[in-house]
Amino acid sequence: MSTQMSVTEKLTESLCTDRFSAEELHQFQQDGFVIVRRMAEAQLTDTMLEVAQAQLTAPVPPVEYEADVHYPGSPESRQAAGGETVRRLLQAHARHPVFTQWVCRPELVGRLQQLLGTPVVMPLAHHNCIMTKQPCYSSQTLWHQDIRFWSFERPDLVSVWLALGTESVENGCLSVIPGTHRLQFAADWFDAGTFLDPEQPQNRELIAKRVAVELSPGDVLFFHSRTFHAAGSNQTEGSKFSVVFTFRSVDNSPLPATRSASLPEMRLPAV
Ligand SMILES: O=C(O)CCC(=O)C(=O)O
Repeated sequence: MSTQMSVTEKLTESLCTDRFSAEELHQFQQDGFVIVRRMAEAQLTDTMLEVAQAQLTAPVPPVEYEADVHYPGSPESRQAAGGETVRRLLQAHARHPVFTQWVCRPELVGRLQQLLGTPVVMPLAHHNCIMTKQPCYSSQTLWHQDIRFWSFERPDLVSVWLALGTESVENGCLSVIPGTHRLQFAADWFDAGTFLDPEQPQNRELIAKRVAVELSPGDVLFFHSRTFHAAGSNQTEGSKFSVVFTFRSVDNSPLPATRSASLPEMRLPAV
């Protein structure tokens, strides 16, 4: 009896580490984000880093260059100095089996099922990239909600940001504004590029509540597609790499004939 109980206890403990705790779930609901530290081991992040570095050097298409994003600090054009600095290695999922292994991990799928229900679906049209920030040329990303250019039945998707190296304020880590996934915003709070206009007093108040998401290799940020986030440029001498995928509930389909419906999706095996 006592041996059986200890086996059950061990099983329960291991299942719990594969799932969000009640506190973490509450934090996600309240704040629109939650961080799980050391969720991916070095072997996985190192393999991803090797793939990223090799494909960045080539570079292996499809890629997005700094000049393409037109953010503050971006080179004017691809022909300008630094214009062909890669910002995103797109379609990460198709680049190496390690990315499929990552998104099928029980500890990732289990947590997504807690947030989105079962089964979880991964649209390939959004994020699905290796984000890089290079030391010489990198731009800032202003305050935005990812959902602004996405088209689904409901604006409730979850993105998963895996740090492959250290992410700090100095090398341009993300910052988030807690609770913004629950707020409604008037159209005139935004600039023409649908970023929050930082000059407006109510936006200044919101932005003052920002939290920097500093990460170590293997740490994972889960964030809601309505959570406002921004990021600085890379002020260090090293490159920054992160892997980002987005997930939806099976009953939250992309709207027909939109960019969100333009690529196939992957249904994650349930755990
Ligand atoms: O690392 C960054 O600059 C942030 C990127 C971002 O916020 C996004 O792609 O939605």
